[in-house]
Amino acid sequence: MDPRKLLLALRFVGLRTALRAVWSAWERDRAERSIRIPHPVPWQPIRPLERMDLLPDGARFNGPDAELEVRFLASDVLRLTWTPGLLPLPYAVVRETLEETPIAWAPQPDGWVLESSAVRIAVSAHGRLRFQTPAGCVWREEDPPERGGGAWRHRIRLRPEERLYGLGERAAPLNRRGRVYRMWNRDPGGSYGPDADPLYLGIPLWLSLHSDGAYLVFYENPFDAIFDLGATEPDAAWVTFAGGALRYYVFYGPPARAMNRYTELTGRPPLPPRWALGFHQSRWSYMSAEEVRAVARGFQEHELPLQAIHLDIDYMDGYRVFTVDRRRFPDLPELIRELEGQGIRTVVILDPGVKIDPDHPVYREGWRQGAFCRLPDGRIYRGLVWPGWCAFPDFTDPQVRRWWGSHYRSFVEMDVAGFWHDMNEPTTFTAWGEPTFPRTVRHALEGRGGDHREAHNLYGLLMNQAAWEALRELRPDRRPFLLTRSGWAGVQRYAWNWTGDTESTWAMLRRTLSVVLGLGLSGIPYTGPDIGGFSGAPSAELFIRWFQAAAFMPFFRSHAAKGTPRREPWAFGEPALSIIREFLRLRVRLLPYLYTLAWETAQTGAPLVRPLFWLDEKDPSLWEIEDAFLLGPALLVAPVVEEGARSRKVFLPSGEWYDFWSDQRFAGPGTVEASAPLERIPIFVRAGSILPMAEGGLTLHIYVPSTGGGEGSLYHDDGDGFGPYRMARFRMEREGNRVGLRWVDEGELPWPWETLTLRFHGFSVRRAVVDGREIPVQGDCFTVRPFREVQINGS
Ligand code: MIG
Repeated sequence: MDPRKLLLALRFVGLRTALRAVWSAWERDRAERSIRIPHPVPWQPIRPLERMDLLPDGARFNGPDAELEVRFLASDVLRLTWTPGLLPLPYAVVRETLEETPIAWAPQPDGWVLESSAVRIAVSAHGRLRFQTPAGCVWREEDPPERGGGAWRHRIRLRPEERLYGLGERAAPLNRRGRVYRMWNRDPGGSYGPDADPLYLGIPLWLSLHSDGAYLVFYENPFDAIFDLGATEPDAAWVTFAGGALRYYVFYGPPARAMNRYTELTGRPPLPPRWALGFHQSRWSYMSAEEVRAVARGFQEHELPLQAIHLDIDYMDGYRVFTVDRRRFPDLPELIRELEGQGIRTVVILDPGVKIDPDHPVYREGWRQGAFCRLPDGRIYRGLVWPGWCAFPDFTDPQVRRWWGSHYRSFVEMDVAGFWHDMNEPTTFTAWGEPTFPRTVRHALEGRGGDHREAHNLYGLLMNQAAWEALRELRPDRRPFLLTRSGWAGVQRYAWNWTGDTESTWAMLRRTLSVVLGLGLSGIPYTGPDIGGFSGAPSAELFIRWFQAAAFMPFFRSHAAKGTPRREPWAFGEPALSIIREFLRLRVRLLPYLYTLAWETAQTGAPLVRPLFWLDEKDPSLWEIEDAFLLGPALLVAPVVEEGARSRKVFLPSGEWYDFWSDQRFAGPGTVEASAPLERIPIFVRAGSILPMAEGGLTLHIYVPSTGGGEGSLYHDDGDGFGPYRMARFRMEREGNRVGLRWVDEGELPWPWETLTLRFHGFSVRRAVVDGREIPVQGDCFTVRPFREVQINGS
């Protein structure tokens, strides 16, 4: 182990735990010795496929070594399964098929062709697959797969210009091409910087863009895998799975459409409670109720909006999960009530490890119920975490999920608003080797049985499923809020994510943008970093810049490691405090917009934070931009990620853009040098946007294009629960010096605002006619009652 890491680990865990970590690594190695971890076997090409049997929505192809099943789940979605190999349990997917799809087939000189209205796939007898448009344009091409022991691998040809994105949480550049990635969820230990791999939450999926189109591929296989995306061979990707069938889904179409389909298959991220989109304050740890009160008071005294406080592991009694330390938190329910009175929600951390302690009721119960993971010889597996030796619930067992979920009750009764799931990669402290369970650990896997090689990457996903299902039952009228460090495909159905233990460096702030963008393109729209980084002591400037960037990310939380200097917004004095206050207020103003985006992602899976190519995936000049991002359809955010910088270059895609701060108008495409004094980062608004903001009442900011139209919408409901909603869609059209604005509503909730303010940007208003009646106007802004149509004259 690298001595620096060891020192850091010692600082966090202490000498006793460090010594035990040696013991724990030794136990793991011993446990693993009892199975044959297959020695690398030479790869064997499969012998040719000999026959085809047609299915209603696809076909089966058989050869002496392998079977390939191809099914059209929709005209633009294919599922391919190469066996032999264990089929995946349907943990990631929520649908078996998407829509009925008529297909045609035809024999070919060297194989077969199957075709829907959108996709043609040519299957050669050798097992080469060519994905095409019906017109014959190839957009993905695979060489025949190979078998090695129980493993599968295959090779996908890459175009010279092709870019690849996704793979879940990766500290890599936005375009993942040119590197090797491992799919094996892992706590990098201590903290991580750019390029660390793997991290806590891998998703075996990529989005490809090239000059003949775009597609997304998702490998439904939880085994340890290697994705070599053009590192070994520049013009090929090699994908290798250590076990299981080689099953994957291919979604044809531009990013928005592919994500829509992917989240139709694996589940959409549900609408969160609105408070979760506000600011969260955290630290490892607030050590007592008094300290929490002081933090809340600080926010009040400094006039800083705050929606949630997080309690890290020290609120527990000796780190025993589902307990509370009564010395530090003598009356947690009372504290929670007090905070709630100030509009602050409480979120508590939970780790999956259960302290092996006969006096700990959760351990006793779990033991009695057989809830814990076992070694092949039947003994309960023990691993080291904060409480010392722990047993681990087997979340792959539905009964265990229910049992675990039942323990959320006492916290729900105290009105704990959300739960923060840490260490669920799963992570254990080991002095060397993989910081997780031995691969021999047994898992129920829904009764089918299996070991940790299959269950490892699923562990976090299923912990969240357990909690989600429990919360839906315990608190049926509230939306669950879960925050998780680990997960797998489908985890977006249950939880938000944060990007874990990052270094407090400029390099990592910069890289954080790619991490967040990459997660969004992997189906995980709700994520964000620890502001300032986790492990270090950011300078005031780094903290400010990090704060400004995070203010535009879905999960907006300040958090820091034990032993680091304080980071509450006032810790850095002025001008930091005032700047932070401005961005906290801006976030509050943006909430109607963010909440509308949240509603949109619940319908379509579109991430809130998007790469610039979301605007036009056919424009290669947008493919590599990773120092700026879009927040929804309206905003382009260009964080400052360099120390000392007081301006930066921003590439504006084609179209017209408004500087958010000055209203100056720019025409893209092109690069501008945008000013970025410490109190600002460049933000641009796309002309044609209608941005709803909370400014006292509701204001619609209307960014008028010099010609043509635009639109915007506003989603509104109670902020929690499952009651009625209201969706307002606005459409504007400009013709010369006239702007028309139309409003169409949907939903049952009565419109909640008596009036609203219309503020025009890039257009000065002279005359306004609201539903046929002229009203007096002054300047660029006027207030109206709800309307159907407004006609404005001006210039
Ligand atoms: O081994 O709970 O990523 O956010 O503060 C460290 C203590 C355990 C890791 C989490 C971090 C949290 C910390 N946890």
